[in-house]
Amino acid sequence: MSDKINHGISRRGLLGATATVGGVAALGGAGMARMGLMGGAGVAALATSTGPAAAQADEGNSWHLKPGELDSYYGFWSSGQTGEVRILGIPSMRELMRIPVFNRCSATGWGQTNESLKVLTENMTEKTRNYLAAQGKKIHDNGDLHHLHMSYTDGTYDGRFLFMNDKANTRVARVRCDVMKCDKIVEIPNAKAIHGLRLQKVPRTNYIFANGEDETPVVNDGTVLDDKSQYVNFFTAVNADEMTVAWQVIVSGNLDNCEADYEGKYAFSTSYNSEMGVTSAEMMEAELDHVVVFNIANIEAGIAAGDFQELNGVKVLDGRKENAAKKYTRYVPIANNPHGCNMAPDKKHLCVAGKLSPTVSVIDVTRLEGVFNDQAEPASVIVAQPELGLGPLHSAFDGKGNAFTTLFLDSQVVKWNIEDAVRAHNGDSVDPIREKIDVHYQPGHLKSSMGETLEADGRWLVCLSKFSKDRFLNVGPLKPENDQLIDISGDRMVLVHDGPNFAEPHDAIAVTADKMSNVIKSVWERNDPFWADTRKQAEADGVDIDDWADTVIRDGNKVRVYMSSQAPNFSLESFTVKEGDEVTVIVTNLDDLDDLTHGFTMGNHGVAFEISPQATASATFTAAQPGVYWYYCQWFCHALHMEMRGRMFVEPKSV
Ligand code: CUK
Ligand code: CUA
Ligand code: CA
Repeated sequence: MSDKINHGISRRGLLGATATVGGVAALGGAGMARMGLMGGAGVAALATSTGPAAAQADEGNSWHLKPGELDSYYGFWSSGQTGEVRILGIPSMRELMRIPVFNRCSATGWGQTNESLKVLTENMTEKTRNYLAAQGKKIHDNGDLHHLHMSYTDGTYDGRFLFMNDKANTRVARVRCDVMKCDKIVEIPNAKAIHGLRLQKVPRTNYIFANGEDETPVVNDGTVLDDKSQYVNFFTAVNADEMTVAWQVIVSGNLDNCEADYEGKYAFSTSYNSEMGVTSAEMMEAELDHVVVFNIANIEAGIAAGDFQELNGVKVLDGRKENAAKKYTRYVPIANNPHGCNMAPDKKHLCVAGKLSPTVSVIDVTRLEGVFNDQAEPASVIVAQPELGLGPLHSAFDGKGNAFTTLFLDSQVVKWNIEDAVRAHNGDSVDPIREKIDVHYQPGHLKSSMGETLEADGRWLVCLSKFSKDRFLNVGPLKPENDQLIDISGDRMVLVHDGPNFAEPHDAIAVTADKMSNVIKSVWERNDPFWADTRKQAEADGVDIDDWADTVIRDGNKVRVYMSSQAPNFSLESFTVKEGDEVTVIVTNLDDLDDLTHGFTMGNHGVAFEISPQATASATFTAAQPGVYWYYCQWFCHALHMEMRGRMFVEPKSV
């Protein structure tokens, strides 16, 4: 099918070397580079599929929705370096909405409205604020959003919030599920590159657990570069209600992905750089890395007892290996360079993917108590280590005792049985592997419906394939990814849908639609806190923004323009300012019908934002050179939408 892509090496041939080594942990850095482990050569050969043929579904199966039919699950997707959250329907895989978070958005004005700027700037560190100001900027323009999760109560989704990380600029954000807007962003001090992010599941999400992936000198002020003994890494717990940093723990090694248990006792993080190396060869030197286990109660007791140092305003405990007596952490040895860690809904088994090792290490979390009490060795908590294939990255669960693991190098998903893996580990001659199917290509995360909750239902599996190659029409050198839908409801996995997606979803969750039906609003409440500051200013200006407003307030060279929108009109058909004035336009959408969003675009000023039903939004800009400038509504709202416009008259300064 794709001669140009298949360079004549079969995938198995290329990677065969690994199998003969017996365990990838035995391979040094040079070996990995030869295999082209993380890119280039390994990827190029993948077009040849040699695995068992995936069953193909017919049109008309339950995944195929007719026009007007609704999906049964909300899929919430991350978008990596795009920096936003996306909502997709499952099983149709239709994109339903985008929620800007760490990015800028031309359509909605995210990153430009005063309301969004408040969210983006209010919990920024002074250091970042000053750095940006020196460049005449207020906010970062990018983000790298890998992981998002919904708040939990009693081990299942409660429909309140989504939480997500920004690896690029070390931030954690929250999205309100009632209006699907980001309402809080906090920059995490001390840590660098927040990567793994998970939530406390039981009794509810009080903490967001966030991993710092990159190591830096503990005092990072330009005096230390090469002294490894000064390098540390931080595990952060964010208070999910307040969106403030609750505490941090200094760890040995770095932190990659994380997870929490179903008892509310522990958090877990994989570390691929226990070596604390600074080159990729150094990061693969050791035979074993580790999983850090955080004991939440012991950490909280340590804070209460004052056993912390304050670092940039954060209470920081020392959870490094040498401080084991404090019982804040334990380090479970895991084959070199592990990646994903996923807690099974059986409440017992944590599955740690090997990445460089062809195995998943299964940790029995009920044994951790003995490890914290020094009655058992950390390694004794590993109760299975099935060899599944090459490049295991992440696992998902069906709630029926099976796990599904992505094999990045094999471009496959493997279904395996956890109890059988434990039995095999104990010497029984049972093969835990149920089935492997090909996916296209190089999968990262995979997510089962409700699979990260106690209500895992084993219906659908979404596989986020990092490469699409030949699966879609060619769109140039930059290709979409391929989010594939797999029906896991029967004995066999059935690949039913390819879904192209723009850069670069790492993660997704699938939430039953009925959980959200009483949560999501179609019309804002007029007293929403999202524009509380704007309301306060209006009150000071004597303007009632809940009523038809058409007031222009001059305050030195600041001008505040209050207007309302009601299809197909703005309350102000024109207003006058002076060149160089700082103009704030405040628009309230008085329409209260479903789906009647208006917009405000100021021509040739780079200003645009949306105002959904009953919302207030505002933006501040400098009036340009004298002349007439038209503003208009950019969200199609009415037969007379084109006519929904008005003029800003900019007078010369001297007038
Ligand atoms: S990491 Cu992306 S494939 Cu950032 Cu969740 Cu594993
Ligand atoms: Cu209002 Cu278009
Ligand atoms: Ca390592």
